[in-house]
Amino acid sequence: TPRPFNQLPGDWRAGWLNLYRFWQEGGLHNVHHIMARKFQQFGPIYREKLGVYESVNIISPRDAATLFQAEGTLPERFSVPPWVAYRDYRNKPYGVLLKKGEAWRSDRLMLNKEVLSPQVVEGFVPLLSEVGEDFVRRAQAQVGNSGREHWTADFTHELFRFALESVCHVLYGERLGLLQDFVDPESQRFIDAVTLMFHTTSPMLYVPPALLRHLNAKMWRDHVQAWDAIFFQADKCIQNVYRDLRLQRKSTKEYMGILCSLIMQDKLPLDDIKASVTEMMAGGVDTTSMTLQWAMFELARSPGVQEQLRAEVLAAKREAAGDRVKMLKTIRLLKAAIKETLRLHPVAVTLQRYTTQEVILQDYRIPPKTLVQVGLYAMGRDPEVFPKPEQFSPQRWLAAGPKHFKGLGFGFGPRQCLGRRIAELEMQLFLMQILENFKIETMRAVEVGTKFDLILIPDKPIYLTLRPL
Ligand code: HEM
Ligand code: 2DC
Repeated sequence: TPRPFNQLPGDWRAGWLNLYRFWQEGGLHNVHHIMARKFQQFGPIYREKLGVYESVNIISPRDAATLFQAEGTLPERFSVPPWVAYRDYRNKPYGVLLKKGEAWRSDRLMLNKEVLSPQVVEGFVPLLSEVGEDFVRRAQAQVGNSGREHWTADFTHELFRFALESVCHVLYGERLGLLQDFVDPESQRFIDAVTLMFHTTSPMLYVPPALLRHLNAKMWRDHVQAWDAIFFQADKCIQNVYRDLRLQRKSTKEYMGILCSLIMQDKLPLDDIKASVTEMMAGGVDTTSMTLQWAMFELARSPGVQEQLRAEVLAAKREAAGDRVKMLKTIRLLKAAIKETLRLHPVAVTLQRYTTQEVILQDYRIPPKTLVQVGLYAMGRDPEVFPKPEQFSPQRWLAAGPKHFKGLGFGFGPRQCLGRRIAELEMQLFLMQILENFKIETMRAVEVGTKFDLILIPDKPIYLTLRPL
């Protein structure tokens, strides 16, 4: 018979003491390392309490499967407290990211149709390839300006701009012009605000935000400022589209973007549309850009893999006569390379769900309403799950064998990443276009680690070289 909940290994009795220890050992930026260590110490399941938040942590794909298969129709993840606190403080409506229950479901179903469904997604291809082409053009100009035969730089900010330009093109059907030499300072402010928002979230993750609010701590004030800037800028973009639509400045022939479609459908209140569109605009900056940066870094370090991918892309291009939609159907290895990048460098350190019924994990009875976290970073580097985990090998995703609940970079089920298809397309098209035009190189000697800043990011700048083929 399964063992009782109370026998789970782990430190779950003294929440505040644990939080203090966690703080002391630099846990703030090392959540992922600490988790990996705890799995080594306690085995594949452990219970933990940090501050007021208690969770059960799992690492195996089988347990993840058990958890997600029992999640029901209204799955709930850990609701990041400072994000909720900001909206309550400013009286802003929640979007799908923070909504719960039926309110979440009805919004989410409407949004799925315009953001995730295969028919609509195909329409994103020309919008996203246009942005990719501009990036390539810009890179070629940079090579020209450098007076050398290459462009070497820390691409973080270039990729932030690329990512915001991309997500705005599909959301609003309009270009911001972020890949030009002159960048609108307002857009740059938005990018900086998203980074600051993530950065100020992590220290407040385990402290009840009401506490910080009453202390009026600098961290909370910066956090509020960051969200204010995000909402202000998103609102301007949304108002623009709304006005153009009313004045019938938009031609109804071509695809006009997600926001327009949602407004014209008229099935969601404008405030709810705005809330979720704002979340998508903010969610579309650091996520894809960091993943692309890691992908290029891994490809630079594995020239053999890079050549294989290039061969695949060039063959696909020849066969499809340059038709990107067709190309996307044949580039299996490139898609696997993105999965492989997210295995080693997931954006989210964990996936979380509140159980709604009793589940049995590793032979322990987990009661309803328990927060269970899948240690995504730890799973991706567990040799029991991925043999030779340190090797960047896209091929492992194409080889025979079970992949069940192993590729979870975007989460799972009805609550998975809403931006998944946008993100995947954007990254596939970008990498295709880069591989067609440049060799990606990096200085071999430099090891880059991972830092937790709410999302996982490189712990030092990554210098990459693009060299025209
Ligand atoms: C949720 C990852 C890009 C918007 C999530 C979740 C993960 C994730 C792991 C939680 C899923 C779950 O609990 O099962 C990623 C990764 C990205 C990415 C790895 C890129 C590499 C984006 C983009 C957007 C976006 C581009 C916006 C267009 C969202 C939203 C949610 C979400 C709104 C909450 C959905 C809900 O609660 O219903 N993402 N994301 N993400 N993501 Fe992404
Ligand atoms: C952070 O312990 C660590 O995609 C916490 O695009 C658990 C946790 C809960 C929710 C996760 C968050 C972590 C990391 C960032 C995620 C978020 C859900 C969505 C969000 C994964 C793992 C993200 C980056 C969204 C952000 C949209 C936002 C800017 C409006």
